Amino acid sequence: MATTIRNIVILTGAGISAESGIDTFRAGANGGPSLWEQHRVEDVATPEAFARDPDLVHRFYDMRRAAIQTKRPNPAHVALARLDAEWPGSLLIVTQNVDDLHERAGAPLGHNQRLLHMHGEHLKAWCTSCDIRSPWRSELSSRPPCPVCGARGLRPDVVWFGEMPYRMGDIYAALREADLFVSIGTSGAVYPAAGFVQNAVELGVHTLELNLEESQGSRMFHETRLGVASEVVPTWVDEILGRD
Ligand code: BJW
Repeated sequence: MATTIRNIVILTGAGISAESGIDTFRAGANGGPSLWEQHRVEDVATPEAFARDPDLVHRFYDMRRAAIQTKRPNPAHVALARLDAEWPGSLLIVTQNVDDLHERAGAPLGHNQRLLHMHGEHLKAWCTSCDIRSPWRSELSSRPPCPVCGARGLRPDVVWFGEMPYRMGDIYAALREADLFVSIGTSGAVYPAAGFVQNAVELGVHTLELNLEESQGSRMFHETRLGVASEVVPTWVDEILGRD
């Protein structure tokens, strides 16, 4: 890499949480577990599916909301939290994940994280009546009232297919300023996140992929390092912080 790195954008996907025991969405080439083996994506992750069968969709998200609260961050989340605490330049961690493992890895360091959830968060509920998002840890299947307006219009605060991901303007602004784009544990199957590498390349940003296996976008990256996130991410963080 020829240029000095100051501004970094990191995209994380389900692969970074796999070793914490959270299933990824798509079975990989090695035939690993996939969250949607039990549920067809179109049955649970579209607004149409929610309108058609809200009970099924609520049960699916209730189960996952409960499960993530039993999981712990792994060394990859911890390494990124350390990078966030120590990196002197600008940094934005864009996660597609709806779990809170990045936050929990950073909590002991006690700083404001430079983190953005582009596909929403399991631990928030969005009221379709008053449009307010509230912290949420329990179930939604029984249609509890919105804590703000009392309406029974709560839905999971996640981004389904056909909906606009969150904070796209902030993400593209950070990409425009970036010197380095790093993609960690994502299959490159879902847009617009899958297109960030192309956006970065076109902007002249150096691109690095850290993943278990080659992804759909691998050929776009300047560099790809294969391995489990709990190993390749801490190694890369040590390297960029000058500790290798
Ligand atoms: C490891 C590992 C280990 C395993 N260590 N690595 C046709 C063409 C192009 C686009 C479209 C199209 N038709 C429709 C679209 C758009 C659509 C889309 O992309 N569809 C595709 C199916 C083609 N996208 C949308 O609708 C999005 N909205 C949109 O486009 O709005 C318009 C717009 C236009 C322009 C600008 C902006 C917006 C919305 C997408 C919403 C995605 N939502 C979900 C569900 C969230 C809620 C929930 O959790 O239930 O988000 S889908 C699901 O996929 C989830 C994930 O965030 C997302 C990505 O998955 P991810 O993270 O990559 O996981 P996997 O499982 O796919 O991959 C895991 C990877 O980890 C693998 O590579 C493994 O090898 C690796 N791994 N173990 C390291 N230990």
